[in-house]
Amino acid sequence: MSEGAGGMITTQSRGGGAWSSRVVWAGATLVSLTFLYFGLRASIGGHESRVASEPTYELIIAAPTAGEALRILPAKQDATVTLRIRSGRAGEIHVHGYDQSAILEAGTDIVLTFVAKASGIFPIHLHEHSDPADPNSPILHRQLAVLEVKAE
Ligand SMILES: [Cu+2]
Repeated sequence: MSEGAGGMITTQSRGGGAWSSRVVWAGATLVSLTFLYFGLRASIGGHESRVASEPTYELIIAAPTAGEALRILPAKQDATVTLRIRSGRAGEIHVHGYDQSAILEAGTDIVLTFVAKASGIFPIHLHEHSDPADPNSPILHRQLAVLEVKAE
């Protein structure tokens, strides 16, 4: 047993790096994930390995949960998708690409149902003011989950 056995010490330099516009979106997503001081939790009802023909998913906007992975909600094209949203926060839920949205009031449950006509990957966001007390504050897009619609 000796100190420094192996001699495999490497030095990694992380000097800022070049931020191109290509990574801005990824960066913004990371920032919004990092800002999960409030926590977002999406739980999936049923089995993830099999996609129900008419899937229903439950999204819970809940207490802080650090480092939780983004959920992918699978669906088959032309299926009727139901999202049951339980929110402790006010805002608007928005399924981008499908332009499905609903106003959320704190402490209420809502159900959003739509036909997944287009295939692709669609972000599901909570839109809320950066300062809930200031209606003129910027609207933030908090990533809740991703709807993945596949053609059969
Ligand atoms: Cu959004």
